[in-house]
Amino acid sequence: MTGESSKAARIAKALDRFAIEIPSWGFANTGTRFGKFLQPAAASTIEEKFADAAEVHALTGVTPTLALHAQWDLPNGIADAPAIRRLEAQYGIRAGSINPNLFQDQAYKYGSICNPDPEVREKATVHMLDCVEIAKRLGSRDIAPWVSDGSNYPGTQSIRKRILWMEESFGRVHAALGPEQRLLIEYKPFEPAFYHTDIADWGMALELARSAGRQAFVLVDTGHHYQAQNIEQIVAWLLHLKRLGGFHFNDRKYADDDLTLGSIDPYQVFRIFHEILISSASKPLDVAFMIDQSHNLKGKVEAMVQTVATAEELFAKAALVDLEELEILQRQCKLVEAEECFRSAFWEDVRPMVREWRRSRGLPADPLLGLAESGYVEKITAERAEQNSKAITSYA
Ligand code: RM4
Ligand code: MN
Ligand code: MN
Repeated sequence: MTGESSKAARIAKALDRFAIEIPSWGFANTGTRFGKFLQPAAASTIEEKFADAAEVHALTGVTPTLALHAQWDLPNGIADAPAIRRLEAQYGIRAGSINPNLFQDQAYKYGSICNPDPEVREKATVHMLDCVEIAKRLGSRDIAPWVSDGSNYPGTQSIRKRILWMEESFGRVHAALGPEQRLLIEYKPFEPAFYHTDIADWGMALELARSAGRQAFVLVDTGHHYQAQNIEQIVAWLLHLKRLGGFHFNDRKYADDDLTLGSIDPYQVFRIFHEILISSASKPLDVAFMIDQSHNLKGKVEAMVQTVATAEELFAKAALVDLEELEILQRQCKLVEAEECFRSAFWEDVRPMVREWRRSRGLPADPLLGLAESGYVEKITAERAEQNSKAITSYA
């Protein structure tokens, strides 16, 4: 094989096992904490979210599952599971991770599973147990809570007691898991709490996962790190400890900005994919790749297609790293050569090869062009504009 055709073959092999989950909330009207700018094409029902997800999957071929947020997508809890099953069949999209909502209810003003009030802790735990049951009914593997708890002022809460309460709650949720299910614990350094956040970093999430049990793992949201943190090192550690559950991909300039994956720092995503690929060269990828983005300014379906296409391209680049060569250069401490070996894969313009892979799999070579040609956005704009114009946008 020539160099180019062996590269194309490596890319095809990598992309054939690539999948990324899209979030239902990525299609809905969202905003900043100062307000929402409504989009006429935004999805406001779970059916519209499924329809948008099906369109993204038809164009990209790698997004077979839709992450669901329990409170937004199943407002009646378990009772809504049959309706979701019908939408799965209708749109050819499976329910993905089930995300409990531990931050919106008025009861959670002073915390959910860390609330000093045992009744509130119970309510939050029962909600997560319901999510386990929802996931069982939908055949979903992952329950992915993000705990927004914390405090704003020193001395106002017992950090230690709150650790115990989390251990207790996650222990109960873990005990309810089916044999194939997983509990993914997400961390975030700040917001909405600003003095202390109960699960502020990967160490806290890891210890909580360990204490919950063998089916608990850490979820790495790329936007949930301080600027200087080395995310791929965290990934390497979690892989080493066999506690990496999955990712919420997005990009950020300052904090939890939820910008399009790779829009600010594509090299970061490449470096993460590289760590995954070294550890799973021949094994199936059991780490869940998920997107956690809110496109407040870009068109939602367009931004999701752009995100997925970018993820494919960065994964393809990471698959081009010559791992054997890199290993030799690392051992010899040939720093410049090792760095060039690594970076040359990143600099490679893989887009023609990714396009070829898409064509060979019966997909549009350029999914964004495919979307433009499909007329889908115009169609949903016409159908949804009136409903969207009635939504509430105010911050205060
Ligand atoms: C958080 C976190 C969670 C998401 C919420 C809405 O920052 O990323 O994954 O569910 O936002
Ligand atoms: Mn997240
Ligand atoms: Mn976030």
